[in-house]
Amino acid sequence: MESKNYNSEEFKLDLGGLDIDQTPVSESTSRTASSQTTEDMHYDDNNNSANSIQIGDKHSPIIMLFGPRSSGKSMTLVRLSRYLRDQGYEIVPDLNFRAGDNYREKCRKFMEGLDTQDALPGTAYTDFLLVKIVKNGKTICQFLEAPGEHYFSKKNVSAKDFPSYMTEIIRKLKNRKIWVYITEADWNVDFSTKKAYVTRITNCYNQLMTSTDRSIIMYNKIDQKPYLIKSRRVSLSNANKEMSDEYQGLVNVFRNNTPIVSWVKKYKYEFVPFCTGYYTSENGRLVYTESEDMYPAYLWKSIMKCIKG
Ligand SMILES: Nc1nc2c(ncn2[C@@H]2O[C@H](COP(=O)(O)OP(=O)(O)O)[C@@H](O)[C@H]2O)c(=O)[nH]1
Ligand SMILES: [Mg+2]
Repeated sequence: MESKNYNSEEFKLDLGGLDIDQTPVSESTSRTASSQTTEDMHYDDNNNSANSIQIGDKHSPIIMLFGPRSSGKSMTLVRLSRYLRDQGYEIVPDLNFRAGDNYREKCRKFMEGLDTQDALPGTAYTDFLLVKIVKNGKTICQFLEAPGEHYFSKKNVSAKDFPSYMTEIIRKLKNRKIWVYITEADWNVDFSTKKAYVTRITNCYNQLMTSTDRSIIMYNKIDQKPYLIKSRRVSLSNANKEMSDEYQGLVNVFRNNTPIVSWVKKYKYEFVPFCTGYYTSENGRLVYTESEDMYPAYLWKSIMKCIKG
């Protein structure tokens, strides 16, 4: 969905403030760099056999927040969960997804975290869990929360390189998958790492996605590009362009090759600019301020579009 290909309807989405502003892109005023790289990833693989997962719900879509380490996957789920709870949804970690007390403790911690106003501690999750979004007793979808190294390691970008539990989810389960590919505004890594990430997404898209699966490209940490935000509104078209410039070759992966349809919708992804919150340091302490509701509102709207479409 290139900027110029948005049709007027897409422009008129009720974004609660996140709407289109056609102001041209100007110079960046502030660029905060994230200090973590994807090179230093370690994950304890002990507890990670395919046999150890169990997905009871074989119907509701599984949302995969697909992104490198520290791209904001966990905080996206936290921010969205807090928002959805306010909207009357229930957030329910699936206690049967994995066996063992460790897992139950993780689920408990996840829920405990939702009750605070804080960001997660840096080391919050080095493990994976499944979280259901429930409304009126019905599961709308299930979020897979997993560490970045399970999604991306520069060393192996083939579509085969997933831990076994993910391979099972991706290849065996019939549930629709919604792949939320996370990109970062100003991802502070070298060109080759970014290129490797694009290759990884390309391989996954081409080899693993089925015709019922859907894609979202989320552009997180948009607060790091303040020029994309004006009067507290995000320019979707400018942000989309900015993302495609930063992640060279990425949008072409999603090019719609179906004749006629490609006329209307040139690319097969929903684009979602996002911000989980504002992270400032005060007296050596990290202070987190939750992002505006327009961000989780628009993410949820896009997810629902993928679920229904
Ligand atoms: N500026 C900014 N930083 C963010 C945002 N979301 C996450 N971060 C930073 O990225 C770190 C990692 O986030 P986390 O959700 O744990 O990433 P994960 O490893 O992908 O699960 C956070 O501790 C924040 O410092 C955002 O929207 N804006
Ligand atoms: Mg995480």
